[in-house]
Amino acid sequence: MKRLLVTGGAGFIGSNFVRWALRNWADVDVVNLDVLTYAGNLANLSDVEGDGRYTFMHGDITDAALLDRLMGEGIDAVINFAAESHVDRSLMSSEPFVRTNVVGTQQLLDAARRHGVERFLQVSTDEVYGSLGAEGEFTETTPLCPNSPYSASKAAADLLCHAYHHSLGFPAMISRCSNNYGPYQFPEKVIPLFLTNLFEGRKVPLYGDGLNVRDWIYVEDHCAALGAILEKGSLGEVYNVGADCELTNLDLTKRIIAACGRDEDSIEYVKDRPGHDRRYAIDSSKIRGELGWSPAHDFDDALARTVRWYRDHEDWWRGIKSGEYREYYQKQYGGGGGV
Ligand code: NAD
Ligand code: TDX
Repeated sequence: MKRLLVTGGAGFIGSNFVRWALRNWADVDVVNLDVLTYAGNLANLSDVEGDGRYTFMHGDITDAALLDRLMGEGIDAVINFAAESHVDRSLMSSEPFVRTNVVGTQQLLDAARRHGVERFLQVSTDEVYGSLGAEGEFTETTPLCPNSPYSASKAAADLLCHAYHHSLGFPAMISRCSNNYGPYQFPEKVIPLFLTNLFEGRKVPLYGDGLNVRDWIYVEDHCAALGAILEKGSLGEVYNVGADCELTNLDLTKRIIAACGRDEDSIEYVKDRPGHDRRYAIDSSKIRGELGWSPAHDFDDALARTVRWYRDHEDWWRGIKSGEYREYYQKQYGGGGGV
């Protein structure tokens, strides 16, 4: 692999991955294609701008002509992060989710096929499996049962990747990771939203009874797993990625509050998310056994590191927390929380 196309590299996980790839693969050139939606921010990559192996291209993954030009210059592998990624937004309007997550993936697959790309990694999510009860974990053979327009659009893209491999021999692979946290995460997602609210002296809006469970992984560990799949993964395979760190949202919130030195009066219970998946838990034994990957970060240490990053990067998140998002959250959930 000489030239890697990263789509959505200006977002949270994509920007962490671009940095990871440049640090770990000395002989790889990285092209970052990103249309810069509200979630894309070139400031996320200001530290690698001067690296001669890195190029940014402003553009949309649904633009077939642009993809032809770009891939015509020679791309060996593609990793697709570009997506609309927030469940709550997908409940307001699913159109951008279908456009980018489904049509965008189809355009990328077709362009990659036309230009003989050798490896294609679709960055998917555990949310395609739906919701678990109190017991059990998602494996790669758990049937897909997405419950939000976001997860439905990600599942549709996964099925396209599967079909292109099965029927057309296209070299696609799929990763399905659990909830990420770490630097550069947009403060609409629960951890940076709660941290920045607490820094501002505001309350944190906990949905429903606060007992929904998420399985947390530090973004660097996810990036290392994606690197392992790109390098060593078998074509046509799905790999679950997770760090065995299940927490209820209430437990998570208490840890965030403690890390910020505040007390539990900061919690404001608000209306539940419609269709809110109750529990996610990932069985990642396949990637651990077959590719030798395992997570390197402990949750409490990595959370403390994340808290420090947000404390030290106030300029980064203050600009983002604009009146528009605040209005949207107030309308949707009421109370004093939200972005
Ligand atoms: P994000 O919202 O932070 O970033 C998405 C990026 O994609 C942004 O830079 C945005 O500008 C870009 N983008 C959106 N539409 C585009 C288009 N049409 N063309 C080009 N670029 C476009 O998302 P994230 O949290 O970093 O997630 C990245 C990927 O990882 C997504 O595919 C998501 O489904 C998946 N994922 C996320 C998590 C998580 O916890 N955040 C977990 C598992 C999987
Ligand atoms: O204000 C909030 N209050 C609250 O209680 C927000 C924003 C969330 N929550 C709850 C809902 C979830 O149970 O916290 C949990 C996490 O919510 P999000 O951060 O919105 O993440 P989630 O819906 O679990 O999806 C995330 O993980 C999987 C990413 O956004 C997806 O892109 C990824 O696929």
